[in-house]
Amino acid sequence: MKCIIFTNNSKKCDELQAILVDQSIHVMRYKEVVGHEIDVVEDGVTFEENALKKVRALSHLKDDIKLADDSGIEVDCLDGNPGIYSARYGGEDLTDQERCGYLLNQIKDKSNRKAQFRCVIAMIFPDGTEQVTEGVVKGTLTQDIRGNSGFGYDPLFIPDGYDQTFAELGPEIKYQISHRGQALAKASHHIKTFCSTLNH
Ligand code: ITT
Repeated sequence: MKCIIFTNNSKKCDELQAILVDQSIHVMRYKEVVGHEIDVVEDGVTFEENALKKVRALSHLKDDIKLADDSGIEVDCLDGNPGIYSARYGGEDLTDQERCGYLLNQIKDKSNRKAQFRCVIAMIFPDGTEQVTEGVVKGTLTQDIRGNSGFGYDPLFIPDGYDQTFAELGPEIKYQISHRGQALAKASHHIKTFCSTLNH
């Protein structure tokens, strides 16, 4: 069984592939399958709506499992923002480092540094069934940018129970505890269930 991942974010794609590698499933990037980039306007008002929009852009690929995620960071002292707007927060063309700097500036006077990453995964199975799963990881935002691994807001985020950011902790620990890791663990349960129905 093939699982085709919809994302235009190459770092996110690497993460999804790495986390799914344990499954006996052949994971492919959608661009390798359709041969070109697909632009999806993420104008939903929830992570779920956006994840479903993305995965439905692949619904014409009938024989395979299709998977997309929508994710972001929710900052308590910003009333849960940037949330679904995380990828564009501070401006479309900022680098990850500039975006982290922008967020730090927005909360520079705030004592409550609590935040959470949220990830919603949407899947479409070859029989047309849709499934949605979610993962959340809670943590605290640093005062400065720390670490080089990962992407996005990883250098600012210290998950609860640790004293380093995701960008310092590195991929193995991040995959085990992250929002994306949790949502994918639930997603892989649905994948296994679907595959077992094929064997009967
Ligand atoms: P696709 O829509 O093509 O998948 P994207 O980067 O636009 O790629 P999202 O719309 O889901 O993805 O936006 C997620 C943004 O939230 C992402 O660009 C980061 O800024 C942030 N984010 C999500 N997960 C993250 C993670 O694991 N670590 C750090 N930042 C993350």
